[in-house]
Amino acid sequence: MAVPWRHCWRWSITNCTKTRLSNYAVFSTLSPRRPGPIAGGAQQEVLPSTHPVNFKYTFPRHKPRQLWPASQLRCCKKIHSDTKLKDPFSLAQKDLAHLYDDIKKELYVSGAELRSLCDYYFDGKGKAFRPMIVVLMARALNIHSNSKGTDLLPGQRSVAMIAEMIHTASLVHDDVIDGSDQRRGKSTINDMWGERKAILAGDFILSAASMALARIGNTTVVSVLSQVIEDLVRGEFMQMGSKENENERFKHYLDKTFKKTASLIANSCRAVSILVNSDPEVHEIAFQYGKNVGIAFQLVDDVLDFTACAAHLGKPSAADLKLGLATGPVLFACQQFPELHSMIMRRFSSQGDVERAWQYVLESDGVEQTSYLARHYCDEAVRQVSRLRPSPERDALIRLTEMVLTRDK
Ligand code: GRG
Repeated sequence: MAVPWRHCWRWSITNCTKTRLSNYAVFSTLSPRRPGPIAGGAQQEVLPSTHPVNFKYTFPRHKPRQLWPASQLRCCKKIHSDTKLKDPFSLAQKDLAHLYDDIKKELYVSGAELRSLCDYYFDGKGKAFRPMIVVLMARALNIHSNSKGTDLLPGQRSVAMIAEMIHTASLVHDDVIDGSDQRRGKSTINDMWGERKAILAGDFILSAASMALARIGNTTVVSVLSQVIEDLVRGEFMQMGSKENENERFKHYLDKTFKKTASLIANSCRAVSILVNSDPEVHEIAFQYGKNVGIAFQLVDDVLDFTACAAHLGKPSAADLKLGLATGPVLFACQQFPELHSMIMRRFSSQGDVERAWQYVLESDGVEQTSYLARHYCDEAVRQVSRLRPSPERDALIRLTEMVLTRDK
């Protein structure tokens, strides 16, 4: 199959304008814009969100044929133009050095077989993206909150570890649900040990995470991180259903994306804020940063399913279509190619659906639109975190948004 050059390698969109986004009419109404930063501790009201994701989504009547001039798409090796911003990985490194050893201690169990299953994914091959955000956010908040020391509090370090454990438990269960045999370039637990043992291993990791959570000794933090588990399950259920109406379908997709991916990051950021200060406004900034970065991360994941090669991803590409899932690129493509509607409704189950849907997506600007939407969320994440007092960690969180957009696996 001939694939346009821009789908062969990582690329990014530059010079995005707000006008272009509003032309496409995707508006987040969750975070009303308020002028002025609160950096330095100045008080400013932040409207609490009544719902984690609240979108007015309207498809354009006359969609522009080409939203992205070729000059704005380019093969990308650029990470960030502002070299002053700290590298998030090196800044978080000192806090994450013992992450996997600490997790393995939590998972210590005498039976050799159960231990091998539980330790299997804590081999340092994951990106540790979630704990990295948590420790950077914690340090940025400690500086913002003028706490006596800027070092991580023990509870904050535990939240980073628990976030990775909940994430991994959900991956183990997700692979069973999806019947996946590859993850991070190796066989999945269900492929190696079978589904029943994989489910039990996921349960065991989740229970160890729950015990570590209880030891933090803060009931609000327990409740915030328990919400994540509810969201993960609800998100997975939402993914199993779909909507006939296109607008409802897009809202359903974004709501599912928040629950399945962003809630863990958002609520972990909120938890480390609760541990260092008592200002709900600051908790909301932390939550909003995590929510927006988390949604952007998943949108990019959905793009990579169409644009990255399988070997690089460590799992098969077009995996979502094969699972019957219509993600951002397909939903956008359906605007240009209404033929996709019936395929979406039957979850690409008829002979040739996956191949035809794949072709439609590549011929459409669904990939570009989804990437652009991801940028929109990253912009909002930057706007939120910029309200904190300046610090190297805050700047690393800003830089991280650019890395989310340009990642290739
Ligand atoms: C709470 C145990 C439990 C289950 C809840 C199965 C399920 C119900 C939820 C699934 C949630 C899930 C697996 C979401 C996937 C999110 C996602 C984009 C994962 C990929 O994350 P990366 O790229 O992976 O950070 P690495 O491998 O780098 O960690």
